[in-house]
Amino acid sequence: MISDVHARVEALVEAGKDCDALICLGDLLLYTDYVDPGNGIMGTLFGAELTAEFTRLRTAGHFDEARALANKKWDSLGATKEELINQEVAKQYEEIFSVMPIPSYLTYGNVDKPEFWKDYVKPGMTVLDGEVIKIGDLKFGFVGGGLQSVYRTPYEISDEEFQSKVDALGPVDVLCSHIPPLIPEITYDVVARRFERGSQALLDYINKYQPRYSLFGHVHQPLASRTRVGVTECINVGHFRSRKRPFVLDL
Ligand SMILES: [Mn+2]
Repeated sequence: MISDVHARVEALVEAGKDCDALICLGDLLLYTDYVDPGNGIMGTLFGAELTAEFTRLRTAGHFDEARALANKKWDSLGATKEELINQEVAKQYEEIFSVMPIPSYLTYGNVDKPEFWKDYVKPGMTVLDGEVIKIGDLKFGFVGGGLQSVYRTPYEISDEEFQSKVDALGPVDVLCSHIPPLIPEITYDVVARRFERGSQALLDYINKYQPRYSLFGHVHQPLASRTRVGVTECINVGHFRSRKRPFVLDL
């Protein structure tokens, strides 16, 4: 089980070894690398220096200034922002899906572009979103994507749309989502020093159905990586880009 791959391609090859199936909870793309700003889509298109400045402004909450800085650069690049980004997105997905272990079960993160996936998903890779699948004797339910935020990441949906995907599941043994249920200690990022968006719909689902596990990613450096709601173990499977190892769910 992995999440938040953010283009950590080398480690992905290893992640699928010695397991029955790999489950991936999304965020395959790397837009901005906070550790090394020369990496990722922004680093490639903007260069390290400008990306670092852009990131600094956003981290400080100066979204309008960051956007203005970016727009100036986009105007100088000769193609539309969308064309340039989509070229880089395609390159990253090509590389990531070419080494994605098989069999794998995947859902989208907020840092994904779902419309691209059909071109890269290979036989043995199953994409699920608002859907349930049986793996072994257990039912796994998947809910992908993120909720709307000031960061305007690529795949953010409304609370209503998210709720309808959760409602479509019915009872499962293992609830798999990109974002966590809305519980303070698992949604707070101690490095970014902010709350990421968690889902009330997921929390309500857990209270109602009490699955054995609620597994998710999204919060890269959480205050707590696990908690419990009734009998449900809620676990952040870890930021694969930095951890480079999967979370092992031994059933
Ligand atoms: Mn992420």
